[in-house]
Amino acid sequence: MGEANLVYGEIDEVIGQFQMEGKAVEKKPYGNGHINDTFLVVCETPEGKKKRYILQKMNHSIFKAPEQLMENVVNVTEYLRKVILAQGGDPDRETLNVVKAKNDSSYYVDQKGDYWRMFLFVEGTVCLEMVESAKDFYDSGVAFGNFQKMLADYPAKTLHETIPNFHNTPSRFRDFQKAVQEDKMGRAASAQEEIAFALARENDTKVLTDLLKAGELPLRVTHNDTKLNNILFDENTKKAICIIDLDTVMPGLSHYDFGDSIRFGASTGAEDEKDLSKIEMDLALFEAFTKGYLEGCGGSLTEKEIEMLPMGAKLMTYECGIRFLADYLEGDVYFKIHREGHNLDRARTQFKLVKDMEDKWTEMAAIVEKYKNK
Ligand code: ADP
Ligand code: GN1
Ligand code: MG
Repeated sequence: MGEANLVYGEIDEVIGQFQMEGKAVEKKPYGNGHINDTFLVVCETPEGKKKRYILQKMNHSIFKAPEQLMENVVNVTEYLRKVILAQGGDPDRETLNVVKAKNDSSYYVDQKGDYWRMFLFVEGTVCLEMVESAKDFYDSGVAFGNFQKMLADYPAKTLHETIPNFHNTPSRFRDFQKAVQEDKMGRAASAQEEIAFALARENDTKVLTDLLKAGELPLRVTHNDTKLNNILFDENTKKAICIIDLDTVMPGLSHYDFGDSIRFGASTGAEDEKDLSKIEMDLALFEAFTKGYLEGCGGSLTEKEIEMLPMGAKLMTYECGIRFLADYLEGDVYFKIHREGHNLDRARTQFKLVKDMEDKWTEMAAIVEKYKNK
């Protein structure tokens, strides 16, 4: 996908379908997402003004109903615009803004049936692939907590479920078991240790979903994909200003957002690091994010929700690990890969983090306790 499949003629045809200012003078693949094909498009007006846009080919095989997905994105971003304006913020930079197609639709379907969409490029920002300082991670915690708070009154029932059972860990576990049993590519033998690690933790998978069913945890509007490269930081102030990648905004548990951030951002190494001795869950980073997230949520989480946050971190990391491992066993059909064994490498880092969290459980619980009333 992405660069390898990029046919510039095809892109030109698509670019012309959106309501951009000026004429496209430059386009190139952009960013490090695992799901959509993302391009930067630079336009120039007759007066010589440059204007940048993000163009994305949506992943139609993962997102089965792109029309519904875009309805979510338009409604959520319009809602956020109003909240940001009411708070005196800058809605062109603090939320994604959809650039409509010439027929006023929020997406364009090309002749091959591929779905495309465009956003304003959020200027003056940087996207981080790894935490550079505890302060950045604290800021991202405040931003994700705030995101939660800004959408607290959003009518959750009106959101489409863009990927059913996205963070339903027991359902992910069943998918994983099936991938192991089928062993379509004959790869299971090369991942025995990882498979055993995952299977041994089956009992953990239902902890959060059982509490939800029992009414002990509330359903909220959540982002569900809160990794660090889904947030843009102001390049000067280094403040986290804009949350992007809204494809999976759906009803969910606060643990999904908290946990996925920790999974990616509190790791001392990259998600696909091959040298596992470099991978740990850094407690100082865990503390920075916990402090920021709880401050950002501004007292809106229940006591039980807060108590279960470490479990959110562990389960989101575990779940991502079994998703990577299942994809490795199924032949890398979901996550984009850039080398052989890429998904297995990714699964290994996740399981190393899970093990490290198990070893640091008491400390994690104490940190959450320390900030619970802040
Ligand atoms: P994926 O679902 O594939 O992760 P994203 O929507 O997260 O796709 O976009 C991929 C990357 O493109 C992001 O990590 C970010 O670097 C960049 N990006 C996306 N939208 C914008 C935007 N509006 N302004 C600036 N950069 C963006
Ligand atoms: C994908 O879209 P992106 O790259 O931000 C995935 C997440 C995983 C993540 C792992 C829709 O996120 O669920 O946690 O990769 N998104 C989807 O890096 O499956
Ligand atoms: Mg992304």
